[in-house]
Amino acid sequence: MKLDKNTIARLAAHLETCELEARDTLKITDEYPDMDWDDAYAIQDEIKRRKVARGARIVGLKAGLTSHAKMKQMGVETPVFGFLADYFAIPEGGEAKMSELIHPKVEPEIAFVTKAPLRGPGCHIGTVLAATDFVMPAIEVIDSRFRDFKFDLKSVVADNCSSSRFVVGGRMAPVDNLDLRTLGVVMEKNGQVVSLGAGAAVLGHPAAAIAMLANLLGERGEEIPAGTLILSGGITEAVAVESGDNVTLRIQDLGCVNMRFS
Ligand code: 0L1
Ligand code: MG
Repeated sequence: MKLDKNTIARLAAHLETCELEARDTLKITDEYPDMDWDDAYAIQDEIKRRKVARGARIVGLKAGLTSHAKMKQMGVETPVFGFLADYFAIPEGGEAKMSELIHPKVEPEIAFVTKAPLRGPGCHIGTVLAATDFVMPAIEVIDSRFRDFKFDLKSVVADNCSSSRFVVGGRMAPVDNLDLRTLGVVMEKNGQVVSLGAGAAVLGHPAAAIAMLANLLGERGEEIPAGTLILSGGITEAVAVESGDNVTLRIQDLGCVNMRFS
């Protein structure tokens, strides 16, 4: 690691304050160009610790930058992971308050809920499917704390991978009779189709994103516990939203989920 404990605590406090006060900042690698991956995840962990210390619950995990469309949009090559806090959850059909957000974008995702622990190394699509209780549609709202979404990957990881809000709903489907690669995905904003895709856009198979996450956590001596909600990553590029927008995601065989922005 290149950063000391005090610097990690200061950067975590700064990024979390930007999140809570809905204001942007410059990417942190401008000030600390030598920070490494361990520093980045240590800052993310410190943000999680701060939230838990204030009484928030961690309700899930997310994989990010898992599709070629997202990697291309962001000019990066490696997937990343973050956590979901309880207050990120918007009820199905509910409203995200624009006043609490900086410059939100929405992503169509497939959410997994596990029924058995997943421990890397060595997790693969088969292990993940065997440990999956059900999948369902999810809209992830990302809201990078970095000005104009201008960042590099380490800054993104420190910023909890732009995590902000999410909604899950539709149909809870067991995976036995589903081919997650070929599930068609349609996202609409105000009744207009804005994104089209299929599950395979996420690393060839959305379960591969969950396996990758289990393997990355395994390197840190951690696992994905049974009963964990995991967002497997945007299937298409993220779409910017504004006040008054209404977003609906339809996934073949999984139904639809909807949310709006006040
Ligand atoms: O969920 C995601 O794929 C977001 C990863 C972070 C990069 C971004 O803000 O787009
Ligand atoms: Mg996402």
